[in-house]
Amino acid sequence: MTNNPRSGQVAPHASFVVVANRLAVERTTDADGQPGWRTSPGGLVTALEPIMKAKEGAWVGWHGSPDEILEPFAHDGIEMVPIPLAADEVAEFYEGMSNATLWPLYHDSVAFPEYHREWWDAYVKVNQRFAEAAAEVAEKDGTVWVQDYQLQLVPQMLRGMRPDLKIGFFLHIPFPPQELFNQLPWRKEILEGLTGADIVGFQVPGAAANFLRLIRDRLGLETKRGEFVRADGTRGRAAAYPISIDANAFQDLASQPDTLARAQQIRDDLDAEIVFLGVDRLDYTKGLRQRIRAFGELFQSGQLDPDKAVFLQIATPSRERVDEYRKLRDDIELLVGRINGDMGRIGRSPINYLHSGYPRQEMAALYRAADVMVVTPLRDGMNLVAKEYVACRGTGDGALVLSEFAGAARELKQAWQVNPYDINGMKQTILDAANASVTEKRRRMRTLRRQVFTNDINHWAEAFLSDLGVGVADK
Ligand code: GDG
Repeated sequence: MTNNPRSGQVAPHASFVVVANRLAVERTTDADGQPGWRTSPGGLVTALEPIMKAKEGAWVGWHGSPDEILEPFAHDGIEMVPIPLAADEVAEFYEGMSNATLWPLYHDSVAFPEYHREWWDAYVKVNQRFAEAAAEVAEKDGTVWVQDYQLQLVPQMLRGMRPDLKIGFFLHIPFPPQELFNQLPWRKEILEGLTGADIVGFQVPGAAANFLRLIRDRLGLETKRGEFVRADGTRGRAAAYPISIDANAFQDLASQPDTLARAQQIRDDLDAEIVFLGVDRLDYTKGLRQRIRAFGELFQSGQLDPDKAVFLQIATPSRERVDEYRKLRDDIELLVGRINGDMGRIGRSPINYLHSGYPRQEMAALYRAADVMVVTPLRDGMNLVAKEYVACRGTGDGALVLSEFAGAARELKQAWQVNPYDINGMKQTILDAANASVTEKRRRMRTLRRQVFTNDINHWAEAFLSDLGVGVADK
């Protein structure tokens, strides 16, 4: 595959360009079997939609099928620029370097990161392709906002080709301390790649501090109060911009009559006095093993009564072609099967485990149906599920159990916080949250809701873009 099959076909025209691993649309087939596209559900697209439409925006990303070259197309007022990936690039750049090297390394090495030189070569090549496509569509002095760990080389590549552009980068996952990051054979290249951005954004201040320390120690760059000076004397900034959700949209969805009816139906089907809920992509960073073990022990010891309590775990299928994820699925299903086998009875399983994805409205109904939401990742950049639960609790009750290792823990201080590695501590806190008085639950939820509704996804996008010099007023 050539590096840029569309080279020369697109005139630079977009004043605001988002570059992300995936396009903001997914494929659909209508009733007559006609293929089409629909906007992907998700906060990033929602937050950026108004500015994309107002500013002749373009979205550069992979469309999801290997070995397919597509021309740019307009969707709902936004230009989509599909980047082709060959099947071996999907294996090496995406499943390999992105999801079996960088993902585990950046999440505290909770799974062992693999280092393969051919994965790295694919990563460089694909990053170059994304950078070239962005350089082609962005108009003079335009803005390009690059997203996430798959594209860390794009800022510098783009700056090399188009020094006129304003370049932002946002990392959705944690950025590790140097003790871990230094393992990476290509640590210097990644750091250089990121310093190409004018603003390098992270979820939490600690991640920005890790980055600044690394570029000082490894690249010898001068840094001061969040600013860094590149070798050519130009400056950039690293700072925290905690991402959030469209809180009002979740609240509205959760309070629609059909969502409420569905929530009631879920309660009726579960037939329990108390419902605990977990919702995660099936990922080893999410702490599912520890969480399920904690519930197993709570049921076994009788501290939770299987006749009165149920733990509903939604595990959304994820990265099923990566070995570590297949192994995780087997482990979880063995664990759940054992617990239910030991402690269930006919017609009743203490753990209700579903390996499936659901429409957004079903998610809102689930949040509405749950008395206690249990979010216990071993490490998480932010964790939007925790914020979605809070936004859906329009009744002001419910309890959130939250890992201190999720970025969200910095903001959601009124959650019942846990160390997910401490199973006894986690068991106690789950019980404390479940048994807290209604007054206590309401008091905590009130503060949580204020936090989530004040710092929503628009707040996030506006904070980042105004620091990048893209005024909210000129949207
Ligand atoms: C990365 C970072 C950071 C899940 N299952 C279904 C479904 N979801 C939605 C949730 C939520 C999103 O997916 C998951 O977001 P998280 O933040 O919880 O986690 P990651 O996927 O790991 O996201 C994370 C995030 O990026 C944003 O920066 O917070 O730390 O790891 O919105 O609701 N949505 C639907 N059906 C499902 O079955 N519709």
